Amino acid sequence: MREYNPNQIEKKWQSHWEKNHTFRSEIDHNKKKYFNLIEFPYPSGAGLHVGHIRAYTSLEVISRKRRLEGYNVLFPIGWDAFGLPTENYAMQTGEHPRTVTDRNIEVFTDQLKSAGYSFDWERTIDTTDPNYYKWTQWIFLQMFKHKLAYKDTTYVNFCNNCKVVLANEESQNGVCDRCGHDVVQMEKDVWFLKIREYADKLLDGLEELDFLPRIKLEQENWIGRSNGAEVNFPISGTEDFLRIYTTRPDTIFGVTFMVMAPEHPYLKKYEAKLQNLDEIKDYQEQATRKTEFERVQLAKDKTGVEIKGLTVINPLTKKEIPIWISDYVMMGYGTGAIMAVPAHDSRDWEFAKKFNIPIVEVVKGGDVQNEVYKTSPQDILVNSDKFDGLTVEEAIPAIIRHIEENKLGEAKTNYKMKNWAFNRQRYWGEPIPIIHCEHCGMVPVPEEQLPVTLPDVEEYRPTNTGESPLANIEDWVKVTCPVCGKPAKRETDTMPQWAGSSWYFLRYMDPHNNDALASQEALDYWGPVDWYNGGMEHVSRHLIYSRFWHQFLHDIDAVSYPEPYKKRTAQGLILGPDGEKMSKSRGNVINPNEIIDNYGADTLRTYIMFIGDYERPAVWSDSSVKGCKRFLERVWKLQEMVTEQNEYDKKHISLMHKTIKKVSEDFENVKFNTAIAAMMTAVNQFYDDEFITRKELQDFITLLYPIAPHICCEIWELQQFEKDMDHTDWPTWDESKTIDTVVEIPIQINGKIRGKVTVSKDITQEELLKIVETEENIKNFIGDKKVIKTIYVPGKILNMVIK
Ligand code: ANZ
Ligand code: ZN
Ligand code: ZN
Repeated sequence: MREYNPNQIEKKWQSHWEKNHTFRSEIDHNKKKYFNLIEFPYPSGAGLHVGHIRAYTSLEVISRKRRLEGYNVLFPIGWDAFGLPTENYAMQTGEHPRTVTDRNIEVFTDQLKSAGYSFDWERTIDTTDPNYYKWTQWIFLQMFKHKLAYKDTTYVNFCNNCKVVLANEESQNGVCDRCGHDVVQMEKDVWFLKIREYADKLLDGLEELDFLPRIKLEQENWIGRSNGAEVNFPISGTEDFLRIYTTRPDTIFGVTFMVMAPEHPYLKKYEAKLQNLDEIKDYQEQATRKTEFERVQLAKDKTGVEIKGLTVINPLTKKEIPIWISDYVMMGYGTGAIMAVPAHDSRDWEFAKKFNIPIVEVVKGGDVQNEVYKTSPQDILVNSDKFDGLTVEEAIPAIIRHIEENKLGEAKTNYKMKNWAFNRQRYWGEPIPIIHCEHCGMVPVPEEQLPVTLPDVEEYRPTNTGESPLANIEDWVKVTCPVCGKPAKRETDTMPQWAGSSWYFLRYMDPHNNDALASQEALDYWGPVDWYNGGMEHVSRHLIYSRFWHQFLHDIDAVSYPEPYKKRTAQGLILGPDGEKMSKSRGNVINPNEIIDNYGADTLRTYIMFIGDYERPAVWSDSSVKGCKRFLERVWKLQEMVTEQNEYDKKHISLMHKTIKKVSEDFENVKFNTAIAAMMTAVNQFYDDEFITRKELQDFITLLYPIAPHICCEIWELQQFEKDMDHTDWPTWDESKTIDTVVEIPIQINGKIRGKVTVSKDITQEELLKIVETEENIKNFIGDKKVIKTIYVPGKILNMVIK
């Protein structure tokens, strides 16, 4: 029997799969489909990471299992290839991003193929391919036509030294990533997508989806829906109101001050009335220097200024109330002003304590002069006039009704999620297909002219004015207006990196279609995605953005189902051998190709799936890699002990049924580690018994095949099992046979084990004794001595005392 030689076996099967198009997927209406989606990689210069291997092997296992279960499986791969690192590399080297991208894609392709993944390589997509981004642009145009895309002014990060607009990740802590200079905020007109209009749909749609609870929670928090009311507080001596947003209208009798954001427009509007204008301007100045994070999360020490000369009237109590400005109130949320209830809100409480503002209890339960009292729904209202005695839960709708009936305000729902700033001043992105005409305004590029392709440029750096480098390509920018035929200009902003990944799963269904993003037939057959796996770092933005695009496409009847993904799971990180996050600078990065070269892809895949609970972080261990290699060597050598029996041996019936059940169920529950442990246990048993039957070996390698396909295909071929490994059937189990029916009972005589008998699990003591009496060595041992006591612990041990 020859040695297990992974390098030789793996290359052979990889080219076998490629030549035979084993994993090509075609529409077949006689078969049930199953669409497994993994997050397509960004083909960076660093190559494949072991994290990718963990992320992809889970659904690789499910894909191979599903095929054997008779499904028509779609398991595609592609490249999310627009983006900063490539663009930065191009800027440094002058090499065209296209060339860089193509080279990186080639490396990734080789690496993924050498891991033996069963992707359908004929469906590969690339977001930077004009045939792909034609449809990204098409979707943008539909959004524009449905008034979901608009231009508005906002601030972008700008480095005055490098003269470039920086992405948020390039300007952390307010300094430029490249030169270390301070980043300034530059006002600019940019594109937005109205994702907020989809906030309710995105939240409500979550309900029926099979997403991990922690993933749903991330989505809910990102959307951040809250229910409350907007209330008008009349400004003393004017006809005007200060409008506030509160989630707690039930506490309105406890308001002792108001707070406006430092940017609130009323400070300008009522400037003439303000007696301490200098002090206020100073404070406004200070506030501009803090980030939102510093203001909201870090503001332990409250700061603020009372506005002298302006007060409001509480519309319910009619009392006069002072107004303060403080940076803990944000202009971008609600109305930019709040009613402060220090008794029951901790930020307001800290503020009131610091500035000696009265604290009035309106919900019973605590000692509010000493500590804020956070209420619960069943607590009772006090000091609240006719609402006294109601519970918080009852008071909220009652006071909202009162407010609405008296025209003091309205119920209001708010969202934390902002509209999606959909722009970049960059070269390496999808051009936004809009033309600016002096006479007609913003005009969409006619659909038949799509794609608007990227022209070649010499300089990839954004311009000094913060425009993208496309703005310098005059003959590209200058066009005639498609409506009036007069000279006009192209939009020079490009789309953000999130664009191409917002609909890629649809393109996989029909990747070469030139007439539509995918045919109706393909969309209806393959969609929606049955199972999507990816990283936790993408469950807020990417997952929300792509659900938004999909829901929009559903609303315009481009797809027939509202949600793109039925199920979403997430893998944990793989940490370096030192327990730290892998990074180049720490030098703890494991290169998957080194593992493949030294041990084989099957060992890498087995190890990655064995490393620990799939959903939790796991620390890399070289010695466990070796352990997995040894396991596969032991599997290989099972061939030396295989018997001709083409059924399960009596001794292995429950072992086989138990193992099939365990592996089948654990794979579905992403418990790959315990599935592999069960297979290791089975192998140990075969070794202990020094045999495995033909049928047992065949079914055993079928279970192992999704994890380690190369070695299993090779064994299958060597053993000349029927059909072939890639097209066999997934083994089934019989529940009743998973229970052990025979047990081995040790016989203990006067405290020492003297023998063992194999008997039926539910044998009685009497029957057992009859068998024991016939056992040669026990008979000899007892001889003519007298048995004075026997105790049988059922299924465990037989104790005898002799004299
Ligand atoms: C009175 C009150 C009493 C409040 C109480 C809370 C507790 P969500 O929507 O859940 O985040 N608020 C409103 N607008 C704000 C802004 N622009 N910046 C900072 N804080 C703001 O919370 C809404 C609550 O946060 C509102 O309800 C308001 O304070 C505050 F016992 O009003 B509340
Ligand atoms: Zn700079
Ligand atoms: Zn025009």
